[in-house]
Amino acid sequence: KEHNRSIEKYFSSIGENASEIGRSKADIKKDFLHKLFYHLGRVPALTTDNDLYTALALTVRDRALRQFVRSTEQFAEKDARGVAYFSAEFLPGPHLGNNLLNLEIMEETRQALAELDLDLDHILEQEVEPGLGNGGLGRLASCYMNSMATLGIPAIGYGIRYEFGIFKQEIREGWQSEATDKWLHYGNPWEVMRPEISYEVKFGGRTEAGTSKEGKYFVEWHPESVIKGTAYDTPILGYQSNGIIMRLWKAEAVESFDFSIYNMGDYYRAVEKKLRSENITKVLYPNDENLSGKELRLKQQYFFVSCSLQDMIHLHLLQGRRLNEFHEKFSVQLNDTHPSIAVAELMRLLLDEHDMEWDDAWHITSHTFAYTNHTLLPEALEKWSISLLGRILPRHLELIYEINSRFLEELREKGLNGEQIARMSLIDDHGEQAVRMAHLATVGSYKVNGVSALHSRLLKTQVLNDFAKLWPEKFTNVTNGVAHRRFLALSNPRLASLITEKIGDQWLTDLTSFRELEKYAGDPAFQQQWRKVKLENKKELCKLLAERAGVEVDPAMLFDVQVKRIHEYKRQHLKVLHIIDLYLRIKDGKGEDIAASAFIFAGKAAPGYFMAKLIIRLITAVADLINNDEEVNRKLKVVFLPNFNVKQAQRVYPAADLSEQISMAGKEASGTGNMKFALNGALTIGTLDGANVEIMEEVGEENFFLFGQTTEEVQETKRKGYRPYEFYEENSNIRRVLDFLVSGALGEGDPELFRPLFNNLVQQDQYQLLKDFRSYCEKKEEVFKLWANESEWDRRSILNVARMGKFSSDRSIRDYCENIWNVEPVRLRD
Ligand code: T68
Repeated sequence: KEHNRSIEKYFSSIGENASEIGRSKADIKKDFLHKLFYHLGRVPALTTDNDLYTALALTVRDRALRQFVRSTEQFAEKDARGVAYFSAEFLPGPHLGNNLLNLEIMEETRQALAELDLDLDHILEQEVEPGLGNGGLGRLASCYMNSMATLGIPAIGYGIRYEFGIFKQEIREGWQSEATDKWLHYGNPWEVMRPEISYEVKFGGRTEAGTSKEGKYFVEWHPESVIKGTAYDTPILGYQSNGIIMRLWKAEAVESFDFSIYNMGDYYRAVEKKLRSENITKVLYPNDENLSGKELRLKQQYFFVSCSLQDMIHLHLLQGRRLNEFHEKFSVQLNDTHPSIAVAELMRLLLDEHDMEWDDAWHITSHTFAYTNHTLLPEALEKWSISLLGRILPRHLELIYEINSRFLEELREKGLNGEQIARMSLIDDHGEQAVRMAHLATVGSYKVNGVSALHSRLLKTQVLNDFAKLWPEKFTNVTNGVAHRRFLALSNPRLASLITEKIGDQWLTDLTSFRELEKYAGDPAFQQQWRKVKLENKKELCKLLAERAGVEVDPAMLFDVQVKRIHEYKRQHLKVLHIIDLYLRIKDGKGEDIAASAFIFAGKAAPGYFMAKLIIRLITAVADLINNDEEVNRKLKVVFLPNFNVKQAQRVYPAADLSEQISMAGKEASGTGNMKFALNGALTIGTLDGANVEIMEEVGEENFFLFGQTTEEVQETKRKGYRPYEFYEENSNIRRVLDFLVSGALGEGDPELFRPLFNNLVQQDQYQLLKDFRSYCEKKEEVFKLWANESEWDRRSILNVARMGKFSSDRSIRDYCENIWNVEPVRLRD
């Protein structure tokens, strides 16, 4: 106790008098050198760039941890209700720059380093980002962490510490090839390992029911194996304020060695067992749709969910609270169905480990979870076969059966018919029996939300219609948002300063204040400054394009950009077909009206997704053809920028003139790249899909290039029997472009190379590219026309930025707090 008190005294004085971890240039410089010499033990002559980066990261980490410790104390003091964000993926991006921004020590640090003849930007470049996610869903989780910290929400993010994140994409002879992402190779200065925070997780085996002496029914689970999860904490800062923790679990063997075994053979077997345990958190599945049937994926999901719930219960009891108030203290947000086995796991913990009765346990469970759906694609809705679940998680399968039978009974009592009941059952009986995880998540949660207005409406009227009719008040919408501090203040410093000069810097914590920019939209002097910023950003991107893709681009060109995972529904090939159309027009000598354009693409394809990989091959083939054709390459350039990740994204968005958001209506749940582009002054060409609808609503239809069918029209086209071949036959432009694909002019002169794409488009065209093609091309003509009118383009660009206030993730988090979590901010006093 005495000892603790003196520690407490020390803690409360840390940083107060700016001596230990102060913010001045001198403090930072002193600390940085201290880390370099004493932490890394470096002789000055042998110091590497990575040493400099690590020393600076550790300097900043101390300051970040202080914010976290302070916030945690205050959350505890207030006994505040909190949020646990469960996500199998996080994509935080590089930490260093963001933390400097959030701590407001960017300039001091820059100067401190300059005094040592070091360049901050060069050091920032060294960071290898944690690629612990596939795309939008993982990045959203990280945007939300930043906003929860900024707003002072008592929160923790729980996930998996994958040893290998999303693969590194390389382009070899035009094709994607995948290399292992060794992000931990040089160590990770941001995390704190917590060996004392670890939990055991069981797998396999069988269950045994019994009755206790008191006559109570119980079930014991005799697992086949047990694995230990250890916590690794990374502080995530908010702007000017709190720090929260992202707690990622790493799998280990329960005992690394069995020392009772002296025999050599068994000794190796014991080590092998350890290796097998560590497999669970080895690698992220690089599929941004569901990969059902993969045993290891199910184990990953259960592993992190079980560790996290055990951790929460432990914390809850440690604070002297009772378990039956668990749901009053915590809300758990399920980021898609990936953590949805949590519903069964919390039931198991309450029933089997804490002796609770079913009704009490169910009350707590179904008032704890809230579920966010991120997709309507039927093939992406997670299902786990009964046989796999029964083998890996036998107790959970029993619990799911029990939850289901009680649920179906409730439906029968309500008078639902057999067909409705079969549709809503947690168990899918078509083909191999499987558990529908979206149904489990919906039944086990007190709120269900989609990620844009359109998506939430479709969720209610289509995918989860039966559930929405049963529990209308359970369904809600929270439109996604983005961390505007990372995606504007940090990554586009030129635009950020221009805006701050004009309207002050309150936008950093209130993006709606961008409205004040509207009145300058028509001001020629401001437009000129605006244009200059964009041009400088484009020059920077040109360097990257030359370096990484070997293509020289003229920064005066219209930068027309599509960056996102490669997917047929996202229709990167629609943009490619249009580029081919332009190419053929120029070849015919009819290209006068075409604006000089650089068509930039980036994005990863799932390694097993043949069509997506073929689309990448198509882009690189078209790039080769066009960039090397003297007749065309002053007018058009095509670039595929390899290995799109957060770091690259931060260089791409600030340089874009035109943002391509061209998915088939009804397929993109929200999109968040669309928001990042518009926030950085790009105009959008897009369909009425996902959050595009709301972006257009905000910026005004006249400032948005809308094309294509609506969701209803798409469905009508399908209902009437869509025959893409008719477009091929009747539209000579389409025919010319498609024939070109299989003419041998592309790729290695092999006309068969793109045959699968050709066939797919003329025979199925599941995403109705051909149907939307004409409307897309016509809109592009408008784009070209507007591009010729510089000041009008700039005016619309300024208006787009001015009206992006809604799309800050701060707003999304406020929505979650009000409509779902019922959590209030705790402001950090500092
Ligand atoms: C995306 N989903 C949506 N999924 O496609 C996008 N899935 O519209 C939305 O803006 C974003 O989520 C945020 O809400 C994904 O990114 C995945 O990455 C994924 C990963 C594994 C399994 C399934």
